[in-house]
Amino acid sequence: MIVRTTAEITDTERDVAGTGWRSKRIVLGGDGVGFSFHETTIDAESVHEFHYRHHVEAVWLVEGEGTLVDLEHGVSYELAPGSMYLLDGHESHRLFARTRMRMLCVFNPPVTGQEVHDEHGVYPLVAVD
Ligand code: 9YT
Repeated sequence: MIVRTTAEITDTERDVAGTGWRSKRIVLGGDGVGFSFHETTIDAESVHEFHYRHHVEAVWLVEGEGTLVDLEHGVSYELAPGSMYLLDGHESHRLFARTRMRMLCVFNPPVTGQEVHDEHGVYPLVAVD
């Protein structure tokens, strides 16, 4: 059994920030359970484009409000606490945070912690050693 708190992850290598977002990786590929689990916060009034070509991601919004746009199908969704979106088709998407948004995210296959978004917002597939 593994027990962790976000407090003990804060400011370690599991706490990763990009422009306007920060993600605390609570479970990573190295934990060997087949998924990774992150707490991601996105700054108010920031816009992000992501495209997880190699991963399926579920995102559950626990705080904040914003708009999600499925860039492949041109559909917009209003997000509020309790909203969940599942990128089961690896959809390219845009997130606009009206207020600071705090989300719980699951990735399959797991993120290892070494990925960096490329210019298309894509994470490469990195194998766990
Ligand atoms: C909201 C969202 O797509 N979060 C992705 C996780 C985050 N970019 C991370 O942990 O790298």
